[in-house]
Amino acid sequence: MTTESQPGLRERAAASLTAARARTAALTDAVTDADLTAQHSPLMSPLVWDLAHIGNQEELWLLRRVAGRESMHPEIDPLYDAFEHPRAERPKLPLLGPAEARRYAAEVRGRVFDLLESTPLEGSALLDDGFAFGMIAQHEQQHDETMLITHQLRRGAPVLTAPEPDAPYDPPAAREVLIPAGPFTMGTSAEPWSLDNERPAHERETAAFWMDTLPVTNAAYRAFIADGGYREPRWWAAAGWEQIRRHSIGAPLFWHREGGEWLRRRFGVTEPVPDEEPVLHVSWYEADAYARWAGRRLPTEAEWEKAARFDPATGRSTRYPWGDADPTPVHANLGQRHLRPSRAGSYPAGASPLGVRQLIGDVWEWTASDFLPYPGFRAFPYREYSEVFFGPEHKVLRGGSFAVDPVACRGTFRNWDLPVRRQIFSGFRTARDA
Ligand code: AVJ
Ligand code: FE
Repeated sequence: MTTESQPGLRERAAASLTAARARTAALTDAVTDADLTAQHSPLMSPLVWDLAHIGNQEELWLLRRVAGRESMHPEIDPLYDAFEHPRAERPKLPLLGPAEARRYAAEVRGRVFDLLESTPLEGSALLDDGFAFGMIAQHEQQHDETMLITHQLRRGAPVLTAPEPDAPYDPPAAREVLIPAGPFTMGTSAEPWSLDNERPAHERETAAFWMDTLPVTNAAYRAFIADGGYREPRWWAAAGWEQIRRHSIGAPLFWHREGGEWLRRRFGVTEPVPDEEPVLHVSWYEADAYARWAGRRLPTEAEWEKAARFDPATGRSTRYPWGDADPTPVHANLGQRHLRPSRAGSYPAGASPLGVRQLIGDVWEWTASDFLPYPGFRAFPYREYSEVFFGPEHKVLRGGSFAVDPVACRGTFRNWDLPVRRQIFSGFRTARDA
């Protein structure tokens, strides 16, 4: 598509960048400079690293690669290359301080807005449809989710607030939904800001299967704990069993037991674990063990996407479960509007054509699948976004969490992580063969 045929593309790119920066500012202005430079967990970067890395990636892709400019500060570029320094080592680097990092990111953004005014949004793969601008808005939002994870790991008094979920609530009658056998279109070749691993669209076949209508709740997960699920090796993959033994894991991350009651810490507040909320902060191994205990299994990635996008009336795959329209607050819990998932049974308007609910937003959903390229995959614009992570060591998560912005969330969007990870906003639902 040409720029002329897409009125508002420039405005959409600008608005997406601005929304991302407002969220970055809120997450980084909420804490002291000491909290910005501290490492709250060896799993995470100091927040001030994310802040300057956001600016540095924006400079790299928009000012250097698109506009052909020289590096603004060549000496700092290696500090913010995620592949040069693992997260655990980042606090020891001579990083920009909070004020310098803010100034740098703001200076890059000013130049990017000048560029966005003048550059044609066509003529190269990076420019077509404003892709590079959309990619950078998604990159910043992904780091905003990462920074929200750091906030969750941070000890101390709460600094973030958000209204409680107020979504329409209408629990479905059926526990599970039958997804028919047959082919469907997986992935996309049309979505203009889709990332390389979502492409291209291709046909996939699945057998018939039953999919949970809703994500697994805390109440259901507690039944697994109460039944001795964490003490029963037969439910666990070998490496998962080893992890829970070695680290004495007996519940989701951030849960603890007090006087016979399960409590959890959430952004600095300790509260009873809410029964009806989707379970959060579980590893792939925990999800997999629960599913086996329940006599079920995790859905494959293809099954998840078919349940989310396949419309049997048309044979088409839609952009989102509810259709092709962009998400609104009646469809899904996205964008950090709330600091928690909504109750399972919320968002009836977000149901897929087959009737599966809450696939988008609330919690990332672990799937059974390894993170692998689709047939015809081409790394774009850099191998280090997806390609270097393909293989059996990473498992795919789908659907996005309450902490994912709509710009970085679609029925085709793929996330991935190591199966031991549980600080992420991860939950799951289960499936079974029909
Ligand atoms: C897609 C969330 C796994 O955070 O490691 C950010 C996104 N890539 N900067 C990550 C990403 C480069 C990525 N995940
Ligand atoms: Fe990054």
